[in-house]
Amino acid sequence: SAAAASTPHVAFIAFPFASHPLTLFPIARAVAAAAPSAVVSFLATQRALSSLPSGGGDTPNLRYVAVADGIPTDAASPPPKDILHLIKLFLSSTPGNLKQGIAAAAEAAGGVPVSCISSDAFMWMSSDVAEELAVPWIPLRTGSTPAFSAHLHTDLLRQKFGVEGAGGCEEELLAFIPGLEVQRVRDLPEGIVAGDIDSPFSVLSYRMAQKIPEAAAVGLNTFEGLNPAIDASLASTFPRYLPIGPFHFLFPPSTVAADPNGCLPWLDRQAPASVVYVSFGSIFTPPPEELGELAEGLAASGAPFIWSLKEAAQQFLPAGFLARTAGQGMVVGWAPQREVLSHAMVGGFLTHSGWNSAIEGISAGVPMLCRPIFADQFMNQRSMALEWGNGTGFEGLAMSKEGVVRALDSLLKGEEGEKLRARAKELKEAAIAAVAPGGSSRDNFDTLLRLMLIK
Ligand code: U2F
Repeated sequence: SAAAASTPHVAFIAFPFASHPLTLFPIARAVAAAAPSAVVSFLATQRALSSLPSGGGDTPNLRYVAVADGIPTDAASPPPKDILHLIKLFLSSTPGNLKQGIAAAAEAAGGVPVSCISSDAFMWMSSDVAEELAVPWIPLRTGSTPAFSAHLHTDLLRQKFGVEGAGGCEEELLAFIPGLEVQRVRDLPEGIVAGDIDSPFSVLSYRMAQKIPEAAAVGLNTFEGLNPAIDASLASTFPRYLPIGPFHFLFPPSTVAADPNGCLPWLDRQAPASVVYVSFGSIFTPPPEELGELAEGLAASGAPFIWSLKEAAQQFLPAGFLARTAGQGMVVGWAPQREVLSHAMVGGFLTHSGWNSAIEGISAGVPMLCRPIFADQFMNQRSMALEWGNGTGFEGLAMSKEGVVRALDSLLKGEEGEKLRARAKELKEAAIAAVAPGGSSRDNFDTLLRLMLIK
């Protein structure tokens, strides 16, 4: 019908693992809310969809569409639990499952054809699907901006340093890439010049970098001013380089976050800026010995703490730790992280420095103590320590009992902590200003929205 033909239909395609769908989701909601007469579909595996908030009444034009996860259904053995295995199965069923999903989205919308595909930038093959339909592809970068720039310069980096580990050059600064002046070769995500360059993440990132120039626009979970040199350089390469973050500020949830472990009422009973919140993200956990050191360090520091630690990893805590520290802090399988970080009693964030955590720490104005583990996390820590001034790390990277005590003392009670906290507060103000009316992220979002709704 004429109505169906003229109605914009934006299909979001998530990378359906770890924190990625949850990072992308606020953008889909913000688009649906800003364009109530448009159709918005959110494509992910059933498993990923079930981890998202159930359909809110505030965006009735937003619909979930399940895509196949590639797990064989006829196999006698149970589905794999290992995330890398699941990622490989999923990727091997693209782009067919995505094309089916796009068709299903149109059908579910009463025949309104998809007119724009916006995907997690990792999902580079979405560009082929978009090309086949002759609709624009608008990737959204959910991970770190410095690492994004590094991925875009992969060929240059490999020319200079090879792919065998850059032996002898690990300390060299990446000063030849605008905005990466503080980064060393050794801080690069694995799979660029070192590590397995055939791993799924390395290949995804490489293909992403090759496809990005074909995009109608690129949206990023950052805000102008955080990495000015990267912004300037990428904006001159890509005419539609649009920092629109913090993503979660663009569409704040209308419901109160679930707090099954009672973190927020517990925080209410603490002293201002006295608590350290500890989390290493949704994928990896530090090795058991190091968890033991951290636990002993937390106990010895006396600092009140909330430690989000996956239930499966809690068995590695030292014997008696939970009983010994029951009056001091809490270990929980999950915490409402954003709300915890924004709570006035939280004075520091011990983090793996995943990008979402980094952005959430910035948004909450909390100084960070970093224990990077893999991927973009080393670069994120370098940015905090040497560029933004809102974070620091451990000497020698890994956590020891004494290292934890020293670092927490300095973060929560020392002069260094005060300096970091002052910078963290400035960054928070900048993040809030960016998404406020007239702010750069809000303006960039409006541009992105216009591009998405063109029919
Ligand atoms: C990968 O990061 P992760 O998913 O491991 O970590 P984050 O990017 O920091 O995202 C974790 C999210 O989970 C939330 C938290 C973040 O939004 O608020 N969360 C929570 O709400 N409650 C909890 O108890 C624990 C976590 C990768 F490892 C990183 O290197 C990348 O930067 C990142 C983005 O691509 O993906």
